[in-house]
Amino acid sequence: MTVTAEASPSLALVKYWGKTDAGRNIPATSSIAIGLHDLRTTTRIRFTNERTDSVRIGGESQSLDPYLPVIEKFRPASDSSHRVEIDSSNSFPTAAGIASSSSGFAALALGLDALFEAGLSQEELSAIARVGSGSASRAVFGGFTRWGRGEASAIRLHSDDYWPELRVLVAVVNTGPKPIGSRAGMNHSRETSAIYPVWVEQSEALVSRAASALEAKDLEALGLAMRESYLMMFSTMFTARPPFIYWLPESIGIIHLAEELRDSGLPVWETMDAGPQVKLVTDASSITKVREALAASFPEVTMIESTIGGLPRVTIE
Ligand code: 2P0
Repeated sequence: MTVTAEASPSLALVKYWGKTDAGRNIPATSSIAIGLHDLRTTTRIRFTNERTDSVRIGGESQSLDPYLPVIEKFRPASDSSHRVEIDSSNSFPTAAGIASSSSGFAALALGLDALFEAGLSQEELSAIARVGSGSASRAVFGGFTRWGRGEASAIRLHSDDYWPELRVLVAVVNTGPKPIGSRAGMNHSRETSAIYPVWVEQSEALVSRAASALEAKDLEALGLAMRESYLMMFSTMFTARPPFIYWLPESIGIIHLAEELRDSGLPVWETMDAGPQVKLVTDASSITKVREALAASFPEVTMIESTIGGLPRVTIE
């Protein structure tokens, strides 16, 4: 039997950055996110007679360490003979701040659930995926999700087709290695940034504002909350000791471009994650103009366009 599980990355509009319990991967800030429908992780899993599990991403062998805590949730403790072979690929750049770990661990949890015939609920799968990557707790649902401060699993806020006019344009600035991974980065912010407590405190209000904006499908209100969230999250990195900076010159150029486009009347709001890429959130009637403006100012930047959705899918052969 081979199980194929697909999931889409979870893009946070209001960010998770920091943990109350690093061991269990419990978030210190609530987050709200959307599934990037047109970006996919596809993970094939089957049992193997080899003596160890194996994980490949894009054909390259990976260290098992990050994956074992998730695999062990499914493998019966009494029967260590069930080794699994995991072969995953992404339709977009891996480990470049496009949340490949969210779709990767979501697909892994969903696929293992099918392979081991565990029959777990989405809530349970969200909690297991969380152990691999916090943002994966959201990606198991697709659509519009919320992961609350202190919560073991995420919840669905709205269905995947709730706001069909919404679009995301990922501006891929650079896919090279990051200065620091997000897990280490958020721990460093928590341990050393003087403004980290302010970030944690204020992010709850940002989640409320973003949830209300989603309810009203008010892109401007959503955009304003998004901007405050990512800029405050990055402020905890800039004020860490030592500071760390994911942004590149093009990232800042695109932030300014979004501002100019808004001044000219286009509804386009940017956000960024643990990398230099800029994600532009806009609507169907503006996306072509946003693409054209980006291509004119930054011809070397690759664009990935997506609608919102990204429900996971599992097939068994
Ligand atoms: C998010 N990010 O809310 C935030 C915003 C990046 C910036 O979740 O430590 O792989 O494995 O839970 O989920 C990326 O970090 O971190 C992330 P861990 P994760 O999407």
